[in-house]
Amino acid sequence: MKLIFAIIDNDDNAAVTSALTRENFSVTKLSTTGGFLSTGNTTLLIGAEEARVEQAESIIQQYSKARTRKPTSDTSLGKGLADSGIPEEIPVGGATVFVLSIDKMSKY
Ligand code: 2BA
Repeated sequence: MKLIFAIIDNDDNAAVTSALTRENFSVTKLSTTGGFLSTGNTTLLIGAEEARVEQAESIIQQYSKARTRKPTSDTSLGKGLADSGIPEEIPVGGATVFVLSIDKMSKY
C-alpha cells in the first residue's frame, strides 16, 4: 500500500479529482498554502495499492497544468523584498507528487 500526496493548483482540483474518482481511487482533499507564494493550493491524499500508483500519477499528470502566477504583496516571497527584484511571474506546477510507503491502512 502506498500513500500519494499530490500538491496541485486549485484550478486543476475539480478535473484531477473527478478523473481519479472515475477510476475508483479514493481521494481526500486538503486546502493547503504554498510556502513560497502564500497562495492557496490543494493537496490530495490518495491511498492506493502499489500496482495502481502509476495509473494515479498519470491521471494527476494529465490534468495538472503548468502555469505562472504573479506574486502579490501578501506572498511571503514579497515580504521585505520590495527593492530586490521580485520576478513578475513565478512558474507553478503542474503537480508536485510524493509517494510514501505505508505499513498499514485500516478502516474501523
Ligand atoms: P509555493 O511554495 O507557493 O511555490 C510556488 C512556486 O514558486 C513553485 O512552483 C516554484 O516554481 C517557486 N518556488 C517555490 N519555492 C521556491 C524557492 N525557494 N526559490 C525559488 N522559487 C521557488 P512548484 O515547484 O510547482 O510548487 C507548487 C507548490 O507545490 C508549492 O507552492 C508548494 O506548496 C508545493 N511544493 C513544491 N515543492 C515542494 C516540496 N519539495 N516540498 C513541499 N511542498 C512543495
